[in-house]
Amino acid sequence: MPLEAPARIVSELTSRGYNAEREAVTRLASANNPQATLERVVEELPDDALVVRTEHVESALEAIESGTDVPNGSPSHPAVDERESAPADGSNTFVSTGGETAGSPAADGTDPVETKGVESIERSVDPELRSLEIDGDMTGESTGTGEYEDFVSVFRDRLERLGSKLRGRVNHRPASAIENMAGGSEVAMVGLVNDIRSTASGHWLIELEDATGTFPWLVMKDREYVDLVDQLLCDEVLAMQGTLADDSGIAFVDSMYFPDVPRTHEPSTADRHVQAALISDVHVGSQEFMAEAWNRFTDWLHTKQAQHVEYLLIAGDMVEGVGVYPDQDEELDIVDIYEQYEAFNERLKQVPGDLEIVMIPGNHDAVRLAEPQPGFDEELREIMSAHDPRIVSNPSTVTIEGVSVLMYHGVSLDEVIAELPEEKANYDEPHKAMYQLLKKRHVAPQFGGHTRLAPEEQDYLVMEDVPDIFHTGHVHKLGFGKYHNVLAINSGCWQAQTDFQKSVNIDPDAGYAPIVDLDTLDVTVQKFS
Ligand code: D5M
Ligand code: FE
Ligand code: ZN
Repeated sequence: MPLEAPARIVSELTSRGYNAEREAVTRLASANNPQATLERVVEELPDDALVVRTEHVESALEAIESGTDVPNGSPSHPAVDERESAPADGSNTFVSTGGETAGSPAADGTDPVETKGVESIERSVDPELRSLEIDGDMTGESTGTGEYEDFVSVFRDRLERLGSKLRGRVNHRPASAIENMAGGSEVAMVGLVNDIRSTASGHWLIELEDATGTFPWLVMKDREYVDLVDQLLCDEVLAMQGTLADDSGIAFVDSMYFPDVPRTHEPSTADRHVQAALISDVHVGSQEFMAEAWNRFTDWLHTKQAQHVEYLLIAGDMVEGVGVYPDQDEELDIVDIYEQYEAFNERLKQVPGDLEIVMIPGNHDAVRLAEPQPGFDEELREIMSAHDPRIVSNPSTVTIEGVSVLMYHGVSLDEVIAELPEEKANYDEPHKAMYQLLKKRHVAPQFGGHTRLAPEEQDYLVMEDVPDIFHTGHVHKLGFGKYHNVLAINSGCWQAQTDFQKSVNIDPDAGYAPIVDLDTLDVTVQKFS
């Protein structure tokens, strides 16, 4: 796995269950071979260590330098954001609402139009025309107790529902039946990826699990599917088809099928010209919260230019929270979590009262960290009630005027970006990581790393229906594009670069508001920073 960017180091460590001191990450990133050094650090960590500290890295570096096992490999590059290519896959354009050429940091390197104050207008809204429905909100529906049985049922539900999207496509057999079939037979199986290993001879062994047991599938290193193996995540559901070995103990993969979004998917659109602003990661309470950009944004919402913006969707991290990351308190502007939500409520009051607001929590918010995350509790709803927002779980699907928007905060994106090859998923093109989730039809396939899973009777993280728009945040990067006609948008943030982000060279896209035309699914990026 490429490990140039410090952010990847953090992701890699987190996926192995460790937090890291900033300095430790910086040292790792500047090592001659960050990957090998990281492996060494992890190897030498005391069993009970939860945090990778600078001294751990130093001692690993010393051991490497003095030892015989100097890691080979090329020196690391400084992690610099390179934003050269348009993310939009040709299907979306960055359009200026200001009449000048606009772009986004992700589009062509030119800055979008700076929005100037324009006189305030009343939005001519006919409430009759509006429609807003919520699906998949699990607030108040949580049944999980965290017991082993709940994990069994959530994975059973995942396999059942995603498997049903695959069973019509292959002549599948249960794992337990396959081992009794004659060697050389054609076989297929629908299962959850239980394990992915490379063999000594460079082939790949993938263990699939279904309700009856597990069966090993071998992808030969010279097959075109090797490329797909790089994109697999543990616990995702797929189908494999192939030929049984002579002793029926293993099958050789001929083809793989993903639940995926059908290529022919045709998104629904609104019947009139109406727009939605898709934002996330406001981080009120952080010293880096960009109050001025937010003021410009909310002022703009009052102008004629924004008269068609009737919906505001916020995909999590309303506030900075308390104790989310090590040393976070050094950068807090408001240290009390309730006061942070009160301040956020004041920020919502700046939004014109005739906009509909829908919001889900993120990992900085005061709800459980494990996903699905229920919507805020009564006390917090009360605090945030000034604008009467619709508060739902992470994830949830909101259908506005016929257009379904799957809102998910995006913690799993760190995982997808850490695990998959650079060209398939990276921080500069967050929408590409979103494509992977769409292909797997699950917002957080891999369990046990970054993404904490709260086991429930049903898997709320499955994408049962294909959304028209998939909206995430969390990685603080703006990017969008279409995957099989589904518009994927990661919406940037309202928090300037934090010390931690600086130390790991995360350059956030802060102070942008992507605006979606619900009648065409075109995107316009407004810049307020
Ligand atoms: O995280 C914003 C992005 O930055 C997301 O990709 C995780 C990463 N991040 C930020 N701070 C940390 C620390 N301290 N450790 C690991 N990863 C981090 P957000 O959670 O939305 O602030
Ligand atoms: Fe955030
Ligand atoms: Zn987040």
